[in-house]
Amino acid sequence: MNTQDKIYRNRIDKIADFTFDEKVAAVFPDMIQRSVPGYSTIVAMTGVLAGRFAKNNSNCYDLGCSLGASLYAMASEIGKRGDNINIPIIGIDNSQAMLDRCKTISQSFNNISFRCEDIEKTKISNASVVVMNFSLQFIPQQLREDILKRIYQRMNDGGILVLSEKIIFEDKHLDELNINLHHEFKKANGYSDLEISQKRSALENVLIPESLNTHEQRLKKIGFKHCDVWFQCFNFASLVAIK
Ligand code: GEK
Repeated sequence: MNTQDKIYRNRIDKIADFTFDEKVAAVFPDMIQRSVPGYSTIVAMTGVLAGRFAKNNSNCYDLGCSLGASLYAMASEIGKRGDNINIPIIGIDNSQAMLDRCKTISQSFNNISFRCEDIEKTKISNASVVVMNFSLQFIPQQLREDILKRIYQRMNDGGILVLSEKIIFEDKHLDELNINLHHEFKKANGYSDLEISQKRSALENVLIPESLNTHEQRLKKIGFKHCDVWFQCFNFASLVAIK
């Protein structure tokens, strides 16, 4: 059973920047499910996309894998294919607290492995599928283009990048509307106004969202041949970019 996220339930005098520590890892499935509209769909469809794009004798990566939800979705969809040969699925995260909780779950899939590394420094190779579900937004903006460039260079032709992010809208009216709708979504999932506002403060300097236009322009500039949004709910979206 998922432990309920109560991290911001009581008033906190001085709110520290959000980190992916043991406290967060312990409640993460509940936290992300109640905070990110469409999370289950994005995870499930990441599996479906991997099932289609993962090539035999190539690697699949999930950069910022947290507890490995997308890795398991990928492994099951690839496993259903029947013709799958030698497709290692590698989860990268720099939170040891998250990865410690992955170990027992991962034992049911022998092609899944984990590495505790920074996305900025991790080495990827021979990749047919790269997933970044809500992790690029935590990386300093000035590093994002170089990181995506490096990923692109290490992907095979025809490979896919799945990039899911919280987004901002260039139209100020729509931006405010979607921020409010996201807060309504969180309230509908049982978070109080205090929890929503304290979490927002904790994330303020840590999660820096960009517009869909910024993401799409950058992916095209790097060289991805095809790029589009395949999912959006309020200020959360997921793109596919194909090399
Ligand atoms: C899911 N994809 O369940 N290097 C490595 N990992 C990082 C870095 C970095 N520089 N920065 C952040 N992370 C997951 C959800 S959560 C999204 C991803 C969220 C890791 C961080 O430790 C955390 O586990 C993950 O990226 C972001 O589908 O909580 O909003």
